[in-house]
Amino acid sequence: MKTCLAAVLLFVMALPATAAAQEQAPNRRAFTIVAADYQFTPNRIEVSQDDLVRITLQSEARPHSFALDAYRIIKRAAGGQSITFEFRADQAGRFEFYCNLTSDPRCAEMRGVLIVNPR
Ligand SMILES: [Cu+2]
Repeated sequence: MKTCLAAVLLFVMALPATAAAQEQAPNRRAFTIVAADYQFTPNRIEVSQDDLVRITLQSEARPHSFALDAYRIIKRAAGGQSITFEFRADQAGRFEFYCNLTSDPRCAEMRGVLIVNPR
């Protein structure tokens, strides 16, 4: 009986530590964004603040890029290629991403939004 009580106490005492450890572990989120016909699909991605975000940009026939000024990210994928990169979404808010290539004027139409919900 005494052993049993000790075990229960140990369990109860261990609970808060476990919860804290889970809050600190980064959430990993992965998205594949297809850049085709001068559009990003999906063109809206939503994460929580401090998530570790992995994006694979997949360009179809032509080269495109993923530019996200607030996070100082510019990644380019050649036509028919993909590129994968990661960042921590440490700033909450609504941020526009776009294709910054100027060789093709229609790239200026390519827009999307990253929503980072505050913790
Ligand atoms: Cu483009």
